[in-house]
Amino acid sequence: ALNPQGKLVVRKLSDMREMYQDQDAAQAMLADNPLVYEVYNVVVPENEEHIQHCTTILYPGKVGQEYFMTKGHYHEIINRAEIYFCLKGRGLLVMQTKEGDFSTLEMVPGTIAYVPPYWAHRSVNTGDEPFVFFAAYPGDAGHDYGGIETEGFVKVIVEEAGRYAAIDNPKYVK
Ligand code: M6P
Ligand code: ZN
Repeated sequence: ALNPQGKLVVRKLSDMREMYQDQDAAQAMLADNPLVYEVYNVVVPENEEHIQHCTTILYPGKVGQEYFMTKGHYHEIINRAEIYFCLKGRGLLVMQTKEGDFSTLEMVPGTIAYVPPYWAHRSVNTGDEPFVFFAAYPGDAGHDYGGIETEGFVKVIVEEAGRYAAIDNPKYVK
């Protein structure tokens, strides 16, 4: 239970199906159209005086071998940073810059993760229960899904031999 609960954003597979590598697997799953994640946004004015904050519940699952994930974004004002705090489950924070720098951070309950200015960020559920984390970022940051929606991140996070692995994304162009 979240208090305050905030304004709910729901993302189902149909909202992001083209972001997964295995399009045949995605197509087959669309019949059920699973819920991938929910974001509970506490509503504050979108200006630099305020701090946006929200809680994300990312459900366990895979499309082919690729774990359920958030869309991922740069900030519209790209030099705005963000802080994550993991509440439940297990996941990976995936980050990159437009120069092609790439980084991942394992998150478990209690992990505080810092997303520096200029770094795009995506979360991946690498566990088998909901991965839940709180996030806070400057009020004017905004979300830029732009190139990430078509090309994705430098690497994709897949299950290999029972654990996660980051493998090169063939669609990524620097
Ligand atoms: C985190 C924050 C939010 C973001 C959410 C889902 O809670 O970074 O700003 O909206 O994750 O990620 P996305 O918007 O990339 O789908
Ligand atoms: Zn962000």
